[in-house]
Amino acid sequence: MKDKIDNLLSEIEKMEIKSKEHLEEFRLKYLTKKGKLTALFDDFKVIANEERKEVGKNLNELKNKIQDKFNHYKEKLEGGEETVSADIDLTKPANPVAFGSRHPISIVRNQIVEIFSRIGFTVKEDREVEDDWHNFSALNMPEDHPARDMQDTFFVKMSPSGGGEGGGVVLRTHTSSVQIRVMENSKPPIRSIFPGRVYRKENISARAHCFFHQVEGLYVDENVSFADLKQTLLYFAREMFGEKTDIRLRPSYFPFTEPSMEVDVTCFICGSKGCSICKGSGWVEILGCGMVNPKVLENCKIDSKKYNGFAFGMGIERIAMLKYQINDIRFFYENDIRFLNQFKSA
Ligand code: 2NM
Repeated sequence: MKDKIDNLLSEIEKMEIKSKEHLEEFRLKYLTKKGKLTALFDDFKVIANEERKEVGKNLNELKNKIQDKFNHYKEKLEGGEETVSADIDLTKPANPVAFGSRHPISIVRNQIVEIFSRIGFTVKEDREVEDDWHNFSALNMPEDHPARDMQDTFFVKMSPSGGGEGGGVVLRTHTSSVQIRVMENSKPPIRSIFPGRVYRKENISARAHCFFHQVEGLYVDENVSFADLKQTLLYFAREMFGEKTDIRLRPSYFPFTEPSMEVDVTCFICGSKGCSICKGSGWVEILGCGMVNPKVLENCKIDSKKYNGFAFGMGIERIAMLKYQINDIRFFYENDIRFLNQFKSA
């Protein structure tokens, strides 16, 4: 009996009444002497005594619901509405929208771009599949130059007519190739940064991946000094890691800059007291830089007697790993929602 009442109740609730014809159908089906409700009341007459109270209550509730629904639609339809549109409860809260989050690589890239754009650097992007000239030769890395071994390269197999592997088409190993294109195609002053994905033939581990992201920077003009480079990087370091940050430059080697340096910042995790991030030294390496090698300028048809410049490059993953204390580069590429959700408000 209880089931029958429940079934009829849900049938009533589902029943759509959109017109006077529907309403009459509803009345005939549920409210007449031969209707389903009357049938239930007939069943009720023969019910066991101990159930009468409970079932009687349910039955009366059902009867009221049917009558209410009928009255509600009767009023609407007789009030001049020819048809009734679906009942929409405008006071109900909307379905919640699940917002995504920015990827940590994008967060850090945007932050770097923002810091440099405040001092006049524009953003330049270009292709990821490059020719040998823009990725290597123009950067003072001729074919037999040992520096080409410094980064193992992915070569792109071309169609038979375009030459096979080694035909000089590569996945760019740095965004410096974009800098070459910009220097070839514009006149100094040039002041730009170059964010983008780069590829290296590395075995994948916690510290290395076969692709990652870089931001490089370039400033070419008359009388660009080493002091300009140092001050630009100090400004960047303080904006990125806090105003108490200091930098130090260590001599290094890149074929495209002379002199070349690697840049450390004071450890922003431990305040240079010594921790696992800085391995007790108080310093962490964040980028490479140098004064653009005059040969590179000449390769791009820029007069190296009139103009000079500085350049720098950093890995976005490295900066993000330091900033968020992420100990495995692979987290960036797995898209594990538990990882990504941690950057919700960032
Ligand atoms: C680095 C470090 C030092 C660099 C130099 C140039 C160019 F095109 F001007 F020669 N592009 N990028 C450069 C210099 C990049 O990345 C670690």
